[in-house]
Amino acid sequence: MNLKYAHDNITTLLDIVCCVLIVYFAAFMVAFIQMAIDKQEKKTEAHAEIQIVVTWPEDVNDDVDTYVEDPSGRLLSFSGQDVGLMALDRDDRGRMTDIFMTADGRWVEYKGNREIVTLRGLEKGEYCVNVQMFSKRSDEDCPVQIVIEKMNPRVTLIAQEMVILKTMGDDITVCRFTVTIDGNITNVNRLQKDLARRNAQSHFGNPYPLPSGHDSFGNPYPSGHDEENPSGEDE
Ligand SMILES: [Ca+2]
Ligand SMILES: [Ca+2]
Repeated sequence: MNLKYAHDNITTLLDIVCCVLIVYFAAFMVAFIQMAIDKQEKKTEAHAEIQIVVTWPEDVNDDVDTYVEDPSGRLLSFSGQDVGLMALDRDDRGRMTDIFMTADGRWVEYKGNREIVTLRGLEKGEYCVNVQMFSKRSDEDCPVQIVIEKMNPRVTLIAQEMVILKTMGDDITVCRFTVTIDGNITNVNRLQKDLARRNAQSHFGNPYPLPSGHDSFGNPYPSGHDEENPSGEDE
């Protein structure tokens, strides 16, 4: 009888010990996961306030380019990948930059068509995001997805768009948004603005002559604007 009583006590004690261990283990895992999340959030906070991800199908050999203009008029592109507080991770040129030779002489292809822009700080005013078909090699239309997210204090979606680029030179404004003095995002719209032409003019001369009635940014002049006398003053 005493032996059975002792056995029951030991079993109960083991059950309690197991429960305590399970509780401690669960608490440890929760703390570990939270630490990992905090670490990731701090890492995100340190590297990007806004992230812009542009992707197109990995089997399409087209070169799509991303352009971002900041409120001060600085223009980020493949020809200026680190501008102000903006950075482009790489100029993805379709398959051209996906195939490389390893040290042992083997050719390897890493399929993927993606460009990522990060804004590591925010400037008050309007940002403009364009995508352009820089080099068209495939016969099919190219669907391009653009996701723009504000990363802090938590990840929030600013815009998610899908546009179709059909021919070389197609240049589409996929999003404009305004950063307020408090760091909030307002006035999200798709009013078109020609950024690729401006970039080409500033870096390569004037390969794409501006149509009459447009300023150097590619924006149409308001009605009544006199290009010969833009100030409107009497001469
Ligand atoms: Ca590109
Ligand atoms: Ca690629």
